[in-house]
Amino acid sequence: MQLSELQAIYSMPFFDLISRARSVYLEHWSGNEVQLCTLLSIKTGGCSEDCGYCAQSARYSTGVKAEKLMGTAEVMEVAQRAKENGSTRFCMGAAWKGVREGDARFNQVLETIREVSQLGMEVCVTLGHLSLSEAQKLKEAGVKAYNHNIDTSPDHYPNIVSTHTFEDRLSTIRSVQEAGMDVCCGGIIGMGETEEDRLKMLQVLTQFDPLPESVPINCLMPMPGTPLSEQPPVDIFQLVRLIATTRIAIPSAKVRLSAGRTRMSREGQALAFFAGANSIFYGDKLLTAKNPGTNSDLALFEELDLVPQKPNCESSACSV
Ligand code: SAM
Ligand code: DTB
Ligand code: SF4
Repeated sequence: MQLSELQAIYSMPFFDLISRARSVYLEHWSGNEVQLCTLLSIKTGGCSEDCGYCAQSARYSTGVKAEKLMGTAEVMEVAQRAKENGSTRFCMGAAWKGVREGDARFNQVLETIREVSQLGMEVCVTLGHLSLSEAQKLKEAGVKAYNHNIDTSPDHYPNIVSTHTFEDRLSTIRSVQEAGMDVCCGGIIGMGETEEDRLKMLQVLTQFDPLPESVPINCLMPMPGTPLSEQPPVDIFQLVRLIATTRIAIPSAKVRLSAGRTRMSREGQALAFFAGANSIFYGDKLLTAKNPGTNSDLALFEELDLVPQKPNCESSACSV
């Protein structure tokens, strides 16, 4: 889509915008289902990259300790619990620049994926940079979706990260697409960018072929010790406008109301769901940061008459 088209949608009168987003949502999705996705950091901290928002970068004193890669059995316990709690997607994240074929740790991750995919949840991983051969190995092991965010506009990206480029992110996304995995790609708002930068980020997503299967929209969680620790919170109406514009621009995507819900009111989240958000991270922890607990999310769902989305997987183990 053209930037001018996205700008025209984004700047519609607020109620017209969210009403239109709601109609688009109802044309493509059934009822009031919201997908529950559980996150697990399988390799925390000590990352070589300098992403200015991230508590896991080794370059900043954030208090996050570098840990070893979790073993398969340990991951399986968490995955089993996530399934019991009603999650239909399980996303494993690693604080790495990327993975290399043949590396013992990559082989261990493949083994973990093979086990977790037996549980019947959609398996997602976010492991940093990939080339085609690694992407193919992940797909073979059972990965449905690969999360790799472009995070912000191409113009603003160099203000946030210097150890890799926006083009590097796109190259990984191309490998994921070629290997036949779904692309989960979105970004973070609240990193000092303009509203136009946010739309430029969305414009890049609308040009993906195939389109992203899900679009996580994170609000920056300012991490002590990082260069972005003092950023002010995102305005809720700007967030809702961006969610609505994303829903209209990419109707087929799951739009995930991602990091930052701990600072959002119930009313703010309700507006975000009305505007087309239909997925959340579920469970009291994201990767290193806090997330609302399952009890408060279940209460919110009850009050808003939302229900967890049914799983969408081909596996015969898919029983949720
Ligand atoms: N290392 C891999 C990578 O960079 O793609 C995977 C893990 S990385 C932590 C995954 C995503 O989490 C980032 O791209 C970013 O969008 C999001 N994220 C990280 N820290 C965040 C923060 N403090 N606030 C909001 N989102 C954050
Ligand atoms: C995404 O877009 N958001 C998630 C997931 N993909 C991997 C991560 C949010 C991380 C929030 C900060 C933290 O927990 O350290
Ligand atoms: Fe490393 Fe990913 Fe954090 Fe960047 S976002 S520092 S690549 S873990």
